[in-house]
Amino acid sequence: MMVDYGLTETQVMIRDLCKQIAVEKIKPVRGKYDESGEFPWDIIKIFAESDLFGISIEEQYGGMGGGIMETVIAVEELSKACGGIALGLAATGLGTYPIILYGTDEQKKKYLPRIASGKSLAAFGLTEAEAGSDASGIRTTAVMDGNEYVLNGTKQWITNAGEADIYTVVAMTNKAKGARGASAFIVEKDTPGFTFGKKENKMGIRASVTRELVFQDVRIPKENLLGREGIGFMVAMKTLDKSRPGVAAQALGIAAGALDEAVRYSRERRQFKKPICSFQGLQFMMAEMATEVEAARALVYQAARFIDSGAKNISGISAMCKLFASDVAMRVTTDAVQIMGGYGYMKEYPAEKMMRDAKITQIYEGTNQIQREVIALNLIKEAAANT
Ligand code: COS
Repeated sequence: MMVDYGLTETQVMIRDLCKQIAVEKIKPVRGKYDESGEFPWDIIKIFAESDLFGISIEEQYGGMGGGIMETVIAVEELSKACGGIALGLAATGLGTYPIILYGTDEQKKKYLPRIASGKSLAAFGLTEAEAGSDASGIRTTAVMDGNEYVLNGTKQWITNAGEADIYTVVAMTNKAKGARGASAFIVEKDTPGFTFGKKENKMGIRASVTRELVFQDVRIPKENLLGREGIGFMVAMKTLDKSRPGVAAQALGIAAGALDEAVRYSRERRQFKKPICSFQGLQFMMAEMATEVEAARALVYQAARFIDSGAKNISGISAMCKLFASDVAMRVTTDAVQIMGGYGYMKEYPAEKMMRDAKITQIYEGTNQIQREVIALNLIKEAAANT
């Protein structure tokens, strides 16, 4: 069953290109990277040669000029094969949004062409050991000294850390003001005093790299401030509003990939002298899985299109699609393992990896409890505005 979502020619082209990369290049190596936890530079190079890093970057800065919808289609298709490898691309998008949203023409000219061409990966540094869900509790500081800001502090669990060249980082310029005292900066990899913590050993998405960003008297030119002082928390929130559909797409892809594996397996595996797909117990499970995957796809695509339309209040729908698709991914991958039984539990088959990869989509870029909070707050705000 292939639902027609009325994709444009460009969107179909992106989907087919990513599907080909997923099947021909990623599937054969996903197990190896999951096992070793190495960063998949060979596949990242293929993404770069295929211009995937430029999808959502404006044409005048070397990109394709697409939006969230084009990004979502690419991330979904790549994640069908491996959510971890696809994350190198999606996390670069996350690190780039602050520049797209708040960069001056000069900052965009300097950084976006490097990202669009795939020469440099990007990363986003918000989370700290004591500031996860409570993002405005960050302690990293940026103090003005002459023409420079001096950064001190440590960011935790940063995707693409160490491999990326360009980092967008949120730090406090005025601690006393709380959320209104944060500012966002661009920090380049080779800046003196900027180092990385050890590589984290993760349950899933093991082909992606997660490390600390450590700032010790890191001096960056004042020109690297994004927007103005005091709007760093808003930069972070608006960035997450744009990037959460990417997590939703990653979850959707993982779920769709797991469903495919389960259906294929159920046709091949024979028990009681019949293929196991002929048993209604499994048919009902697969029917539920397929329905949930399609519902997630419809919501993710619609959210992406709504955001691309220039709509103002996107926080709620962005949180909804991330919440829904990631919960679907967890259920569907768990059921895929169940349908495949003992084989599903073995590393020779990809289902157990998909289940491990799915889990993080309920956690990062805001836990699903935080998404519910965002959705509810918007609901209440809207109701208040309408009375
Ligand atoms: N867009 C624009 N502005 C926003 C916003 C958004 N999506 N969300 C909040 N703001 C503004 C608020 O309007 C408020 O502005 P004023 O100070 O002018 O009133 C300010 O930001 C503070 O907002 P709020 O009081 O709601 O902040 P809280 O500290 O209560 O935090 C949540 C709100 C929990 C929603 C936020 O901290 C969050 O999203 N946490 C999860 C972070 C996350 O996703 N981390 C993952 C790491 S990044 S991979």
